[in-house]
Amino acid sequence: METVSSRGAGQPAPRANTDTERLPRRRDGLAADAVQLVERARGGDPRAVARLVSLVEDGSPQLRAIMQAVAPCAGRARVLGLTGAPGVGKSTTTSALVSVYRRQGRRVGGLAVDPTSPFTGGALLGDRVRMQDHATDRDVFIRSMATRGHLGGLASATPQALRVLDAAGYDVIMIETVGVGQAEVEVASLADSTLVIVAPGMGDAIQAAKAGILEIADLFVVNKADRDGAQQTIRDLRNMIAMADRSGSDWKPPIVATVAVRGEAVDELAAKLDAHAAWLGRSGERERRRRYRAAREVEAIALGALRAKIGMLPGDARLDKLAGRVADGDLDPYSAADELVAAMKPTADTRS
Ligand SMILES: Nc1nc2c(ncn2[C@@H]2O[C@H](COP(=O)(O)OP(=O)(O)O)[C@@H](O)[C@H]2O)c(=O)[nH]1
Ligand SMILES: [Mg+2]
Repeated sequence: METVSSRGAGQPAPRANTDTERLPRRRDGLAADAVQLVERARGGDPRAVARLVSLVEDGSPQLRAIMQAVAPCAGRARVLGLTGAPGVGKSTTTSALVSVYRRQGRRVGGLAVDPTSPFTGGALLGDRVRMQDHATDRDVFIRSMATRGHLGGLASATPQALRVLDAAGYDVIMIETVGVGQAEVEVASLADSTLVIVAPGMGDAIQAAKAGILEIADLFVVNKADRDGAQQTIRDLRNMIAMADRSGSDWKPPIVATVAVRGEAVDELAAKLDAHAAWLGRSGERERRRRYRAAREVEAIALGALRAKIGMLPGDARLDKLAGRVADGDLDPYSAADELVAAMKPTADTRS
């Protein structure tokens, strides 16, 4: 990933990290732990990878040290985003693609990001079943993401988890998101290649258009092609692609009809993804997308830090008090905002 090198030409190199120089003793210990964990993860230890992803989810105080240790090793993985309505077959497609990539000798990481299903819900159990083929494969790491306590929420936890898997040496990383809202669309847009998956007879194509995921699709999958109505769905999709404004790009998203449960046309899907990867390289789009991803990541961390500074975190009553006065007509909103900004703490913990 481009975080290390993403500053534009002509801009000054970043100052030496004074934070590391003045690390208090406890932080020193945390930093050493983090470096050790990252080393173990890079050595192929799946438990170390799992631990790192948990620390990301928790918004651990070690996050800063982890990200520092991870940064120089990341930037090699190919990131695939799979999005679509619940039940269209995202997990099944992920599992089928994992099989294809494993046959090619690639190590694969997968993150399922589903804000609509609770962490311990049935969806995850179902996913376990769908991922069973890979359960004992040390070179496959699959994880459902939750964001307990992460200040930046999914918006910054996901790219950070991705960065961890990237540094740990997974060649392909797949992110599965439910395409239901803006947040998920944003997560999907973190990928190098985004697959929008629909299934016949679910009105998914229409939903996809509504949620704005049509614009971010690099490739469409009509899964459950064994079901009635698959041809109609393909036609609907073709019409929608024809109408969409793609003037900014010379990549025309292909449609692949799959039966993911039987692995049908999944090799073809992988081939189309290879073609997209080649196009990304040729067009310079990969570089642009990775910079975009790094920018969103930095932005999410900075916004989390700002929120902490102006008292917008749980347990901080400053915003609440001011809001009460604004609601009562006691203070105008601009003056209230000025007060918040003026009272910003000089230092804040930017841990997530
Ligand atoms: N008939 C049929 N069922 C499928 C196909 N792919 C997945 N399914 C089933 O659809 C259900 C939902 O699949 P899942 O991968 O969990 O969907 P997700 O919610 O999008 O991740 C499961 O019962 C799968 O077995 C397919 O190609 N054909
Ligand atoms: Mg799923």
